[in-house]
This record gives sequence, C-alpha cells and structure tokens, in this order.
Amino acid sequence: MSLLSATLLGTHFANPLLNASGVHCRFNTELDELAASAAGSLVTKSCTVLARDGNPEPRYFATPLGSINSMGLPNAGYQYYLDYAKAYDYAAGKPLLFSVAGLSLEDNLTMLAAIKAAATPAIVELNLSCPNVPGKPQIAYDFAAMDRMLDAVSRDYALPFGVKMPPYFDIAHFDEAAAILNKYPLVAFVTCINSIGNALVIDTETESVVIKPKDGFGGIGGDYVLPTALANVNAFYRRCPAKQIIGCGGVKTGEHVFMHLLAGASLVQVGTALYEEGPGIFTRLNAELTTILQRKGYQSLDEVRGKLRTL
Ligand code: RRO
Repeated sequence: MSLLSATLLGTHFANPLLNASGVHCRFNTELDELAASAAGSLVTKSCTVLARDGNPEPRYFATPLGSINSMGLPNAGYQYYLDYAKAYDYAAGKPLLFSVAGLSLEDNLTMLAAIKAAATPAIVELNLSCPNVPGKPQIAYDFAAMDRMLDAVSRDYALPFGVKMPPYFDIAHFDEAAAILNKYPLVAFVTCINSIGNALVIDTETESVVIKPKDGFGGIGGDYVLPTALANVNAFYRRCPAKQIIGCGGVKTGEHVFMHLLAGASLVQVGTALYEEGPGIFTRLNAELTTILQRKGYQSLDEVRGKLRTL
C-alpha cells in the first residue's frame, strides 16, 4: 500500500485519478494513452447501442474559467468499448470503468446484458446525466424515471455498478436523489458531477455563442463548477454511507484533488483540465497531491476521505 493507493468495489487502484468520461476516451488510441499515463484507472466514453457522430461542430469551447460542450454523445457504439474491455490487460494493474448512456431504459438493459455476458472485470458507470442530446432530458432530473431505471438495472444486471449524477442545487433534491439511490444496494458508487447543463457562453467580440448545437447551450466544466462539484460529492457522501463517491468537477491541481477527497471522494476524475493539458496532467496531479499529503503528515487517503471539518 502506498500513499496514493485507493479502492473502489474492493478493487485496488495505484492512485485515485482517472479521466472524466467523455474526455480522451472515445477511441482505442486515446484509451491506450490513458492506460499508459500516470492515471490510476480510466473510463470509456459513454456509449449507446449504435455508434453516433454526435452534434455538429464546433461543440467544445474552452474559456479562461473552464469549458462548454454539447458533444451529443459521439461514440463508437457499445460493442467497440466491449471489445476494448475484453482485450484490456487488467493484470497491468489499472482498473477499467465502462460508461453506459443508453437513449432509453431498454437500450441500457440491452448493453448491460452484453457487458454482463462478457464477464470482464470492467466496472460499469451508468450515465444518468447527459445534458446534450436534443429532446432527451436528463434521467436524474426526473426522479420517477431514475427510480424505474435503477429498479430495472438492479434486477436485470444484478451486479454492483455506479451512477454518474448531474449536479443538484437544492437540499430537498439532494435528499430525494439520495433516498432513491439508497433503495438500490447494487448502486455501489455515485459519481458527482457531470457538467452543469445548459449554460451559455457568449463571445462579445463576435456577439455570438461559441458552440453550434442547441443555439449555443451546453454543459460547463472547469473552474466554473468546482464548488458545485464539492457540494454534491459531500452531500452524497453524507447521505449514502453504504456507497462510495467518485468526485468529478473542476480539478486542475493536486489541491483540487485533495478538496474532493476531503469532501468524501474515493476516486477523482479529471475532465476539462485533461482536455486542455493532455494525459501528462496525471503525473503533475499525483506529484502535487503527494506534496500536500506529505506536508500535512498523512500516510494514506483513508485518513483524508470525508474528513472535511465544519464550523
Ligand atoms: O456527449 C456529451 O455531449 C456529453 C455527455 Br454524454 C455527458 O454526459 N456530459 C457532457 O458534458 N457531455
């Protein structure tokens, strides 16, 4: 056991870092680069039954404070990622997460049945929070639909899995979402947060939106979202004691990773900053996190996780 080692679902991770699904993980070449990086694990692009080209470009735009995207679920189809998961070298010590984002409950059950039949060690992260498919509201903002989805997936898939959640902004919504998640013991981890959906970035020079889909509306990440992400990590950490939390949102330094750990995260994903800096970022984040932990005299992430103090 080293200073940075982590566990999720009883699986060992050399460090808590991985990509946020959607960033650097659509193609085998990108996934291989993550596998070769200093990340502790990696997650595939959210997939659908059939391959999708996604929304028209430009569909990602970075600003000094983060990013906006409306990719529209471009992916190679679940079979492509399942082939990757089957061929993946788990013995090399980097667990693989498999993100699933069907356009319907039936599509999710179809994909999960195939994933289960393949019996790889890949861990499923079910995306309940894609904000960018025109005409498809986010499942996790419709609590009845979320409940039906988790009920059906728990019965059919019947293996531990995780859920990728959107941000919530009201204590009543934290309470209601957590109560639904807690009905399903197979929901073993909760990833907070997906991008803050349907924001609008405006370029005053051109007096225009900066991405083409949905009249410029898209999900934001980066500095814009760090406090919202930390609140959601901590809210679900407090409310779901039998589950683990994966933190995602606004991470671009080791200090940001440390904040997510304090809030309750077991693993921490990197989205916008990975997009902007590339997979070399994981070496820097691990070094910065190590420096903070050593300066404070911590000997394991267990000593930090959820230890946020209140006043
Ligand atoms: O592909 C996307 O547009 C996308 C997805 Br599926 C998601 O879950 N979150 C996001 O910011 N973009």
